Amino acid sequence: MSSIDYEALAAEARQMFESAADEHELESARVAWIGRKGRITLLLRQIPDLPADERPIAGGTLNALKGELAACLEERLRNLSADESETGADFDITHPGRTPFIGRLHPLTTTLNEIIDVFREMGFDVAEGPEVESEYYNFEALNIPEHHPARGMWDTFWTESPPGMVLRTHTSPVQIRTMEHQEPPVRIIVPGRCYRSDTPDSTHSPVFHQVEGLYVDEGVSMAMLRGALDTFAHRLFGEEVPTRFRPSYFPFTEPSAELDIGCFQCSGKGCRLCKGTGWIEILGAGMVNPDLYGFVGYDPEKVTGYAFGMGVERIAMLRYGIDDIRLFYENDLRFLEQF
Ligand code: 2NM
Repeated sequence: MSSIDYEALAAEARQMFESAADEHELESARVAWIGRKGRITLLLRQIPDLPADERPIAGGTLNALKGELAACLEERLRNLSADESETGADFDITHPGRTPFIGRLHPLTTTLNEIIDVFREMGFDVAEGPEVESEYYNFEALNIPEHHPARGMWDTFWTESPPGMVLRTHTSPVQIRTMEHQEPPVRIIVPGRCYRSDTPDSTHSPVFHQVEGLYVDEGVSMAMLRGALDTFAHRLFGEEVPTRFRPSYFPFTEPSAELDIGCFQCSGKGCRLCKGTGWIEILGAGMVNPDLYGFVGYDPEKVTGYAFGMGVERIAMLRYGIDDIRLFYENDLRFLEQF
């Protein structure tokens, strides 16, 4: 027993663990060396038969070797399974993939796109402009001077620094800016975010979206306005829906009107949605007040124009039967996933 060459024994054992080509060979090495009847195990069991002075050396050496071989086994096992995933041996190409989460367009975006599509087909270009505006573009150039009672039509957010700017209450400033640098014919629609200092409720939001339109050229008439808006209403709410023009007031148009569609819920009989009138207001419009042409250098003797404006939220609510404007901004997937 004392003639055992521990170095040779260790080398032979290591060799067998390290060269194991797969998990089966590794398991055979484990059984052969450190299993219940393995060579190391048997040698350990014979230690009591050794002379007393040899026992500690034999025990220490054999136990150390056993520990080393166990660690060697673990490492080789890790290497073998890493090799396996590199070669794709554990990758099942027939396994169905995970369905990725795919988003969708917000109902306001869809509605806005549809509105823009209709007017683009009628020859309108899309124009955009700043959301923080001067008082001049938001009010004065639109024939709404300071102290004019019409200022009260918009609850306005004012800036503190620099003072005296406004968050635009409508997209009309963009129409003024466009006319300033472009001669007639001008035929644009202006989509964008607007701001009014309203307390939120089911029909009001301090941030909302508008689409306004402007067509200025020689010979543009109210009949052309009526026709364009009729086409729009039929495209969004169906070819069969009745429409009507009802007189109204805006400082920037004269005459002014509002466009109603027949109530699609009660077919005109009168219900809660149409407040018993049988009609639902969808937008405001009119012939551009000739006073505006003085601000942009157009000759009011030569050109006429029409303009209109609508709330995107209002159109979307009517199209989809949404009864609370706040749903658009809450990012609740239970709402958004319905569109
Ligand atoms: C509306 C109703 C009526 C309008 C007027 C103009 C401009 F700048 F050309 F004068 N832009 N939009 C207008 C006219 C807007 O919204 C209810």
